[in-house]
Amino acid sequence: MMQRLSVVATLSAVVLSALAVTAAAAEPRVRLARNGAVLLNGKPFLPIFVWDQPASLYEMQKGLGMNTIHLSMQKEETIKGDLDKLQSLGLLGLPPATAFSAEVKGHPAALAWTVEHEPNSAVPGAYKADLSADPTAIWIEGEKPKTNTIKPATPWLNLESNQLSGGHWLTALGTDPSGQAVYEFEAAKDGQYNLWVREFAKNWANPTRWQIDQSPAQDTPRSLRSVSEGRADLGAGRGVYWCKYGQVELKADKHTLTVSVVPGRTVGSADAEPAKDVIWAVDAFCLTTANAPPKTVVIEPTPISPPEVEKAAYEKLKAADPQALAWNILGAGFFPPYSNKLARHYYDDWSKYTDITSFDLYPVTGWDAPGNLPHVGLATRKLVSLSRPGEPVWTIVEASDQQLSWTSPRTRGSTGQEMRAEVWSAVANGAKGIGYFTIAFGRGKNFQWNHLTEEIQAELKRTNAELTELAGPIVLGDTRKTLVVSGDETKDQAAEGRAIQAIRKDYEGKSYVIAVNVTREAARPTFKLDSAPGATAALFKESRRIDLKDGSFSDDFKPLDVHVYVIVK
Ligand SMILES: [Ca+2]
Repeated sequence: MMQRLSVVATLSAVVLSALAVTAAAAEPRVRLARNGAVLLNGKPFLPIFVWDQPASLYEMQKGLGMNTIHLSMQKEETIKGDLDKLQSLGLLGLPPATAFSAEVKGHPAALAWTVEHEPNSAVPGAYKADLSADPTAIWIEGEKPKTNTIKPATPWLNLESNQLSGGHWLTALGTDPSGQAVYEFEAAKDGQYNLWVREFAKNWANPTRWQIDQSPAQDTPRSLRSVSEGRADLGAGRGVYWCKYGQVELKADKHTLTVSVVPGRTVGSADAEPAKDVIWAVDAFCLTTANAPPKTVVIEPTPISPPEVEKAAYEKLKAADPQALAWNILGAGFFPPYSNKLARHYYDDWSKYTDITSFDLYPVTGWDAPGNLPHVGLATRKLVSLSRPGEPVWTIVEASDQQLSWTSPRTRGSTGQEMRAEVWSAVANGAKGIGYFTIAFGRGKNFQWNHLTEEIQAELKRTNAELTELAGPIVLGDTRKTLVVSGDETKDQAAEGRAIQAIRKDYEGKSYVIAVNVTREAARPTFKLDSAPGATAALFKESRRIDLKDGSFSDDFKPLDVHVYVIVK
């Protein structure tokens, strides 16, 4: 039975390659195979690309083993020139779909056209209070006083946000606590009302002096704390929270509420020396007979760029050239540790309107979290699970110390060993293309296209040469036969408890097992192959052979080690 199956497989391969040859003349130079492999002139091609480089650096990148260059969204006027130069160097390009024109239609150096770039950042649903618990609740917007002499804050605090009721708040910031705001409101019935205030976290802000009608004014105590219900992050260290100021007796009538800033900011503790500066902001007041602040109406987050944007770019591209390939780049928000809780249907739509999808995740230099290195492979696995059958996933990894403005200055770039593990763990989870990010932003001062250590450059040359040599099995290898990895349990939670990320690719009569130890500890896993094509595993680029016993073998992995086993008769 096993024998017959392998004969059938071999015959199919012959028929397939014959078809590829006869159809070649009518086919576009670049197309996707049914499993998502890029075929270049009918041959398997593994895109190895570098993010956004100027034409003057194409040749240098080719020297590092890149075969493709991503072209910036900002350089549309030179797209034909860029593609011509790539063609002359034997490279391919990934230009923006917005730069597509009749002039570059069918250009032999165009691999695919970018239809979307990180659309999946999430905009949280707008803040909305649920007042249904108390039909007599009185809602007063902080930013809508009848009269006001409090000086507003600078834009750091005096901001617009959909996490604020009505989009705004009343602010004070600086050194001057003078001024007051007066609000008018009407109570529908007599009663004891609680005064809840949604404001800048009280334990960091100035106390508030408040007064209903002509009753005595009261200052909020320094020990007053916010509650968690309805809190929202406004970014850059700003947050909005509910606080209970006190209780008031109201008649069914018209009233006034007068507020002012009390000098001496609380700075985190009632016992701390009060600060001289002023930080104070009020989003809304709620007078309610209920004993809790209003609940928040949960509204789903939405993407910063909805799928309709990609759909329009995709349809325009396909209308101009049905054979042109579309690709998109997603942020890592689809992967639970970075999840921004966008609903699945957005990803289904982004997948629908592209031929190729990709993502970037930089645990070392982007998140200052080298321990999260296993996430690159696990996120690749997740995106493969979200993609359509036949839609390839390309993974973009970190090569440079990016010197981002928002990371600690201590943050480093990946080492050559870390970058190598990221690349091969992406492949071991199904990536059919690898991109590199090589830019440094110099923390806003010193931009560099390529901030690459000598160690990284050497590793790029080695890894890219190996990827190129294994392009056939990586992009066209059949993954349907079973590979079971055991004995690799680890306490490393970033690795989800498994040290080894591995894939089996059957290609041209051989089984390739690509395996990476994504942890910082040694491991000795066992690999078991169902119907292995032979009893010996030769290690790619190593002078070792391991005999299989009943389709199984074990091997030693040092931290972040990569091994590729070629099993042949
Ligand atoms: Ca407001």
